[in-house]
Amino acid sequence: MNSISRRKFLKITGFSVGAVAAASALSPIVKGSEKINKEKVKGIQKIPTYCDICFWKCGAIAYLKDGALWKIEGNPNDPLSKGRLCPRGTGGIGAYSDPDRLRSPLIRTKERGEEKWKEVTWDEALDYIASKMKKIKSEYGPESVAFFSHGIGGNFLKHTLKAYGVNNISAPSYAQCRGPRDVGFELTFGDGIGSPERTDIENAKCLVLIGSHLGENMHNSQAQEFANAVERDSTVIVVDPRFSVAASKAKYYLPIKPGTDIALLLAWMNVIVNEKLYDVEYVNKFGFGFEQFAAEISPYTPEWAYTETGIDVELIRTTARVMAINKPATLIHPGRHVTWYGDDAQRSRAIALLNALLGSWGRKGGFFFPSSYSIPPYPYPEYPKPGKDKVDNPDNKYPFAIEEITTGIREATITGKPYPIKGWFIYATNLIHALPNEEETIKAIQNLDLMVVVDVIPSEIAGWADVVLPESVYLERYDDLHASSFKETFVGIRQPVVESPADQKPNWWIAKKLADKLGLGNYFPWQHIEEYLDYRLNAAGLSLDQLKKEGIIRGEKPPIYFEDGITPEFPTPSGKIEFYSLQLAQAGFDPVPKFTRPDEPPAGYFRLLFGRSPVHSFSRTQSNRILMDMMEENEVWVNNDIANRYGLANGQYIKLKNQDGIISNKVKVKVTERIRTDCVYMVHGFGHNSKMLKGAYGKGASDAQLITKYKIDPIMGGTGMNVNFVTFETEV
Ligand SMILES: Nc1nc2c(c(=O)[nH]1)N[C@H]1C(S)=C(S)[C@@H](COP(=O)(O)OP(=O)(O)OC[C@H]3O[C@@H](n4cnc5c(=O)[nH]c(N)nc54)[C@H](O)[C@@H]3O)O[C@H]1N2
Ligand SMILES: Nc1nc2c(c(=O)[nH]1)N[C@H]1C(S)=C(S)[C@@H](COP(=O)(O)OP(=O)(O)OC[C@H]3O[C@@H](n4cnc5c(=O)[nH]c(N)nc54)[C@H](O)[C@@H]3O)O[C@H]1N2
Ligand code: SF4
Ligand SMILES: [Mo]
Repeated sequence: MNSISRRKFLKITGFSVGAVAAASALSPIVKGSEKINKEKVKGIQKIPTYCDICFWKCGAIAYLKDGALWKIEGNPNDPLSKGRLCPRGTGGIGAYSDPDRLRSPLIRTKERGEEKWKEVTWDEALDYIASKMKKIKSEYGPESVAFFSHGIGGNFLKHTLKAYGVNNISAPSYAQCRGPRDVGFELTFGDGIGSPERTDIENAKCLVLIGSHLGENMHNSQAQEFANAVERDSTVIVVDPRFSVAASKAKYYLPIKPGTDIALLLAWMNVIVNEKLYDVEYVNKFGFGFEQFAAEISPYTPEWAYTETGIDVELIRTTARVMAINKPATLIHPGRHVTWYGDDAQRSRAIALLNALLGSWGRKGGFFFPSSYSIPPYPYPEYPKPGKDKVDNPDNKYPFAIEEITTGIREATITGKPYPIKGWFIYATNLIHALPNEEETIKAIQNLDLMVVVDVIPSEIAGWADVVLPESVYLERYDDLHASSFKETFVGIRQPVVESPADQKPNWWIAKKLADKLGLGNYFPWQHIEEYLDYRLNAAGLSLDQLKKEGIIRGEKPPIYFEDGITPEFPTPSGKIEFYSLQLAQAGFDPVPKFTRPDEPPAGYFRLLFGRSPVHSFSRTQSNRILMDMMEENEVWVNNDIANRYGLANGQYIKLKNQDGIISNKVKVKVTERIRTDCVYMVHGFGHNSKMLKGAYGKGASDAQLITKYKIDPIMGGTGMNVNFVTFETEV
């Protein structure tokens, strides 16, 4: 990457170039790194792999200097990273050198949650797990073990558990993240958004961000495309109660009252329909139920929306017209973390409908049609048929759920209904920070006969486990092949760059060994993962050797827009874009989204909002010393006027107390005009209280701890979490 584009890219992140350059210039790291490359190759070695500091899976190249891990950069041949990692990816080598890493398998010796352990061998740990699992199977059936996992690293364990008979498998990335969006779009277009998102930010002439805080949310390809769009003078419209980094790049900033986005969306659509600014040809050709839709939205004028949202009437009209002028290259970004207020599938549907009016689905600068490299699966024996239905959504309570609901499994674990859940197997997901209402999570855990956590550091969830299995970090292991759906087809490999420093093992090894112990060895006909990878690559006409050398092999660039030859197909019941949804009406929901007013904070309380830092991922990177160096603790953003009223000074430590009396760790105040007076904001993932996380312990406050209340989306089971209120405690 040349230095200009690097600077431009980093500017978008809101972090200075200096801070990141310092990390990438890090020379040979960590004590003990001499051990790793036994041959100690002199000079520079480059080993391609893909990043795992988040699940975006950017193609990367790791560098060794005289056999020791030196730095990691983007792989220029990767369509996702285009040769540049985000600041977190660049700091990824800190995951390898983290002094707080788990080093050997642990078995609990005291009460759950006390974090008292004995170190055991892998055989002891896996024998213990296998015997408990066999017992659960004979007493309750294999369906009584649930698997929680996040990211590609869970694939092999999922295989072992499915072979054992597990059917309750879930990740917080659905019901605590993108679920409502995928459901809202599927109800409208018959198809979801996917990951990486099918958003053509790069070519959008007008980009509308509703909450999506690109630039702080650093999903690499999106952040790069956003930087390019800004550079090209694409018109950016940002709707956020907080003046985000994205807002600072916007032509129009709408400081909306939290929880009122549906009102704004209805008013925008009202203007576009009333003034006949929509893509008439597109809507006539592909739309279903447009007349009923138009009638439903007719009362929702900008004047009406102003009273709900606080957004100026003329600003609503002007931005609606700007969107229409740029159609169909107007992208109203669908967001990703959209579990906000419990009406999220309807808000996402409103976003889908606004896009539909502007004709952006399937068009350049809107939503493209992605494709992926076709790699045949490994021919494993068939899994046993589950004897019971899944527990997460009994009687189809949430009729439009399209993935399993974590909090539904938690509920079943607490109540024992529809049947008891007795084992939790957890891979790479920190449920204490990721699920709302920690108390319920702990209550569920207390009902278990077995809880296993596979992690790389002693996270909070690991602290509650019976058995903790230490995984090798991504730089030390192979993983499954990466072939995401995107603008072009490609396949990427993760391969070991360095050896694990202690007794950590890769997930594939753990999965295979556990299968052996469970008497399921026949599900792993291969001895080493290389055989598995080689088999699949050969079946796709590729070679492992070539992929190991290049890191990424690119395939075709098929057409991705209607105008290039994609046939417009909408796999909804009507076969069209459903402006009016009979499916929703039949299930007792509004066929066209309606606005419900959010609850007001009690006097003296403020709505708690949260988001991302460009240099951290969720709750997983706070102990990475390189990233910690860039941001060690979070702050709570408080509006100037409110700070004055409560006598809060910038930089002062306070605690937050929520509506249920839960009090946070101490956290620094950031006094700012960049947030409304009715809410406060913090970065998610801080406030660790696992004592073994020595570096991150007690630094900053945890949003998750304060999220005791949540509102379930009746359409799809997502948990709206922006419904908690906090006040300030100045005694710390
Ligand atoms: N650096 C970094 N990047 C990440 C991640 C990470 O951990 N670190 N995580 C990734 C993942 S999994 C996800 S899902 C995404 C999440 O990133 P996004 O999808 O962008 O998440 P949001 O919750 O939309 O973003 C929070 C923003 O919404 C605003 N907001 C809060 N309430 C409202 C409201 O009522 N209305 C409006 N209009 N705005 C509101 C907040 O002020 C904040 O700016 O980020 C991804 N990218
Ligand atoms: N309060 C609150 N809750 C949220 C969110 C929020 O912003 N606020 N965001 C929501 C969103 S958008 C999402 S996607 C989810 C994400 O929530 P999670 O799925 O829990 O994601 P992480 O916090 O990244 O948790 C990852 C866990 O994996 C571990 N880990 C890291 N690398 C490895 C590895 O190589 N191997 C193994 N075995 N483990 C590893 C980490 O140490 C950590 O314990 O949370 C959701 N929940
Ligand atoms: S977006 Fe950043 S952290 Fe995530 S995979 Fe890419 S480089 Fe790594
Ligand atoms: Mo997410």
